[in-house]
Amino acid sequence: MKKNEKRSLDEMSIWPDARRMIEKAERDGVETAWDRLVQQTPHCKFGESGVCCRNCTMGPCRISKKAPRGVCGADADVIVARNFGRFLAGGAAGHSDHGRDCIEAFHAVAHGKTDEYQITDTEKLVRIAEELGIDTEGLDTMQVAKLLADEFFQSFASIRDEVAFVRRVPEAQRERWQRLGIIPRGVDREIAEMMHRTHMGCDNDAPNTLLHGMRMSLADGWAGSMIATEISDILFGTPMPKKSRVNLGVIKEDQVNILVHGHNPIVSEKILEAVQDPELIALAREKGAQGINLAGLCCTGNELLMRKGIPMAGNHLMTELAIVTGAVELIIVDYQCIMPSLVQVGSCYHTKMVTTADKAKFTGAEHISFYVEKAGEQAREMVRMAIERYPLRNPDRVDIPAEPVEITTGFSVEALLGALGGSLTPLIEAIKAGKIRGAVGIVGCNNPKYKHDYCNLNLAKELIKRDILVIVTGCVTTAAGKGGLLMPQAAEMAGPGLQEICNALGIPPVLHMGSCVDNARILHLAALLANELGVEISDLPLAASSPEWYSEKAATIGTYAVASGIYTHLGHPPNITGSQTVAELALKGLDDLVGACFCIEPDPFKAAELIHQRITEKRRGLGLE
Ligand code: XCC
Ligand code: SF4
Repeated sequence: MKKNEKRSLDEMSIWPDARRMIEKAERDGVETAWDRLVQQTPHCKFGESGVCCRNCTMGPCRISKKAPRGVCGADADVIVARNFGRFLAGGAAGHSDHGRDCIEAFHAVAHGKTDEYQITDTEKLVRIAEELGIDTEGLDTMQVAKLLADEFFQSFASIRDEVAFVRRVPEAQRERWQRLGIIPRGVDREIAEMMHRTHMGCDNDAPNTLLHGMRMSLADGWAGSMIATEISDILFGTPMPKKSRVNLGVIKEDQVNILVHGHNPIVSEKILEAVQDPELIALAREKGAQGINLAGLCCTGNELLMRKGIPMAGNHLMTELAIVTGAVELIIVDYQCIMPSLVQVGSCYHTKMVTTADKAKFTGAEHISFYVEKAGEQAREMVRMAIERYPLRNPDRVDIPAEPVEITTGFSVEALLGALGGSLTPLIEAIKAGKIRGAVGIVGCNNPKYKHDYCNLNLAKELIKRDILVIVTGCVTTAAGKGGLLMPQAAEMAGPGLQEICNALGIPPVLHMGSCVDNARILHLAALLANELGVEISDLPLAASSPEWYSEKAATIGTYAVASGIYTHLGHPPNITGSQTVAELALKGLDDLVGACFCIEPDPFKAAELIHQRITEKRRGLGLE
């Protein structure tokens, strides 16, 4: 993209609801990510290729042909590896700190410090405790919960040789990790060690830094994220298939609209309770609204969608546009992926933002420090705030585009097993028979540099055509949902084999498995399949993809997928192209080490072909072709 060149509407997004709101934003004088992207283009080449180092004040240094080393002597390989290592650390820290917040809430429940939350899935509580070697014989629910909370905390610390859920990983693969020295020990330890290694004068060997990047990312996938998922299920219920709706049409013209945005379900679950409070509904009526409507954005949206069927207003690039409808009273956020611009967009309408996490305040937003002990009262306070704002809405500025699209959601591993009649055998048989050639998790974000959801949607479509089952999480969920792929009827768009299986089970060819931390569910499923077949995850006909990723977290997810043996496609490279060593390792070398690598391909149709080839190779390896 050249400077000062704003793309045409057609090139910005594939969706009618997005385009209509982008036009409205222009009319209303609201600046969006697309506008700011133009101001930021062209991007700094040094930054983009990863060769700018700011790790000490002898610099900053930037590497070029004329200046191949920084002041300290670090070359492009070292600088790129260090920058990428810190990038991955940001992602691992995000998911994992979310996981820690979940443990803290769970710990508070277990110790009777709050009765605002309950243990909802007792069966899962006991099952996980036993899986992690806790003897639950004769213990009551809270005793088990206390022990499990302590066990989870250990996965963050420095006194164990491995995080607890590593025991889910196939034996041969664990041995491989052992040989490479990448078994994750503790989440916090691996993240701190990455910051240490990338300090000036420590790890000055790019491959060694990358190995630690894998170890730290594995700590995210198999501990931080996995713990977040398992605890959220225990507290709020394990997702089961259910219907819901998606797109900006879920915002209702005649109701008080509240959007929840961020990642952690601890706040939003209580908001959901509060919007059902008869007193508050009566108050909303008094103010002239027909009721209170709750919808989600991004991953907090995914969490409520998976477990409670709460509709999804949109993904990352829809967050500003949701406010542009002019019909949102309040947007309640926790953390991650919340554009700071939402405060400004909101101020162009009557929309207020409430922040709830002390670690994620936004200048201009109202802050309520959320405590699990006072959760109910605080949630009601926020909902009341939304209701009070309803009369401030200017009906002339309201435009809600599009009718919502129906979706099905809730495919946890448990739900999937349920649909299969209790065991993975039918799925394995279908894979062996080639009716399902393999499975691909399409995950991650939007990025205004690329046409919104074009690659997310088309890659999914292209894969199911080839009898490849698709699993979606994060912001790809919304893309797949709006494209009609999350309904059983979408089986029509699948190849004959996948179609047959979907029809027999009554499931869509694209399964929604949750939020970004729920990529841990995909890891778990992959491990179960590998264990069942007595192979490593890297032997399975699986792949992952993040076509339109933007975040540090997405890079960490991609890295733990690869380190776990899952071939991973990205629509565009991370900022590593300034080092041939690092780029070659990522795109090829890792294959020999961990049995998988990255591939980069912006075109969804070509990407589908690459993924298909890889799946075919894996099938051949298993003697299935
Ligand atoms: Fe964020 Fe999870 Fe990306 Fe969406 S997909 S933009 S990370 S909300 Ni994880
Ligand atoms: Fe420059 Fe080395 Fe300092 Fe980085 S660590 S800023 S390359 S002197």
